[in-house]
This record gives sequence, C-alpha cells and structure tokens, in this order.
Amino acid sequence: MVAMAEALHWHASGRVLDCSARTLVMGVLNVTPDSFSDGGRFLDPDLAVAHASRMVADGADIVDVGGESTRPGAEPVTAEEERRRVVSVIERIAAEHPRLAISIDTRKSEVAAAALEAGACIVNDVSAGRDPEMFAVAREAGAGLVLMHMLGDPRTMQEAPRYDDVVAEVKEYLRERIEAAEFAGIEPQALCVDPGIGFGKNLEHNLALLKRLDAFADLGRPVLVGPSRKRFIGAILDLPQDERVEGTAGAVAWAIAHGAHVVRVHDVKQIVRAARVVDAIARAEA
Ligand code: HH2
Repeated sequence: MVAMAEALHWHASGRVLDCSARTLVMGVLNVTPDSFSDGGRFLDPDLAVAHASRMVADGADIVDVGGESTRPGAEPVTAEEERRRVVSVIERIAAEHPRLAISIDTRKSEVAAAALEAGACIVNDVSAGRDPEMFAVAREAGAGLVLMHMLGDPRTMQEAPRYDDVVAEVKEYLRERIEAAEFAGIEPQALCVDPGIGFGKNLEHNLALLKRLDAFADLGRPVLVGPSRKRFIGAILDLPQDERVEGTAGAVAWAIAHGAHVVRVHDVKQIVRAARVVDAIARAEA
C-alpha cells in the first residue's frame, strides 16, 4: 500500500491539479464512430457536450475528449478528420465549464495544438510523444502531458505481446519518455505517467501492472490508470463491455490503494463514489 503523505501537483496551462488531496477522476468522451465502448454515441456535438456536462455533474475533474479510437485493431484517422470531430466540442465544453480541466486524447501534434487552442489544458498522448512535434506543442502551451506506455501501435499491439518483466520494462520506458519530454523543455510538473492498461498487454501483463502499480511511484509524477470496461475485466468476469462497471470499480479501488492519482473512466458517477470511499479509507488516521 502507498503512503499518502507527499503533495503532488500537476501543472496544466496555468492550472494546478492537486493529485494528493483525493483521486482525480477523468471522464471519457469519445467523439468517434468506432471506440470500443462508447463509439458512435457522441458523434453528434450536442450529445457530446451534454455527456460532458453529465460527467461534470457526476464529479469528473477532467473530461478527456478523443477523436480517434485506439482500441486494438482500430484504423487510424486523418488529422483533419480528428480535428473536425473534437475542436468545436472542446470549445463548447470549455465555454460551458470554464473551471473544468479538458484533456485531448490524441497522438497527433496538429490535433493537440488545435485542441489546446480551443480550450483543452492537457494532452493525453497514448504514444508518449512519438509525433516529433508533440513535445514542442505541449511545451509552448505549458500544457499538462500524459505519457502512456503502448507496445507498437493499436493496429497490431495485441498480436502476441511479450515482455521479460512487464513492470520493469514499462517503467523503464516511462522513465525514458519523462527524460525525453524534459529534454525537450517541458517542465517536470506538467507530466503524468500511465502504464497503458490493454495497450499491447495480455491478461497476465495487465494484472501484473495493476498488482505492482506502486512500483511507478518513484518516477515522481502522478500516475494515471485507465482500466475502464476493458477486455481484461471482460475476460475475468465473462461479461460484455456494457456490464463491466463493477469490475471497473474493483480495478479502480485496487489502483487507488496502490498509488493511482488519476483514473480514466466511462462510468463517472459510479466510479467517483467508489473512489471517494477508497480515498477516505486511505487517508484515515490509523
Ligand atoms: N485507454 C483508452 C484511450 N485512451 N488514455 C490513457 N492515458 N490511458 C488509457 O488507458 C486509455 C487512454 C482506450 O479506451 P477508450 O477511449 O474508451 O476506447 P477507444 O480507444 O476505442 O476510443
């Protein structure tokens, strides 16, 4: 279990997100036709904005807007199409919720730049800066940046992923990406790390990463975890993705107790409630 003492702050375009007081909940908003769980539901901008408002009312600290699915086997989309899907939605959410932190889930610097301009303050990059311009875009905006581990790319990442020691290798990768981001001039306080549950990992790998999540604490940055409705939960429970909320809550509770500072989820209302209870236990005087 993780000691709760140290204050950890996440800087994002002039905002400071306190990652020590309680777990931050990042709600997922996929403006895509093909995301594994909510694909096609929020392509209509009115529905997307309404869903963001719902998540804010339910207690989301961050809303993560994505215009490209990164589910296993997903086909890439052009930057133009991705931008078209997200920019006006971000503008409208930012106008309605000026205090909300909005993140853009993208691997493309061009999309990140447009989203930051539209009102996002965090770039959630599942490729951890493979686009050579990504670090410069994040640095210039002073944006927060999520560096996530992914093996290969979404089209092929689930084709027999293999590691000798998944925890050590993912951690080493994240350490290297932190160094690369800092070398590119990004302030350390802007960075957040994510082991990338389901991104080039089989069931055993995902379980090992969650079990040993506390190993990521000494990277010195907030740890984000995204287990929501994912395949490993379906494999354990033998349930379809729309029946994985309890399994997600179980994974989230474990993750918080073992060092997660931010959890990325679809079911904000239920997971906020679960997180608050775990937070209270974790911070109890005992
Ligand atoms: N998972 C997904 C997408 N983005 N970002 C971070 N930082 N961590 C994650 O675990 C993560 C992520 C996949 O989930 P979802 O957005 O629901 O699906 P899709 O990629 O099909 O849109």
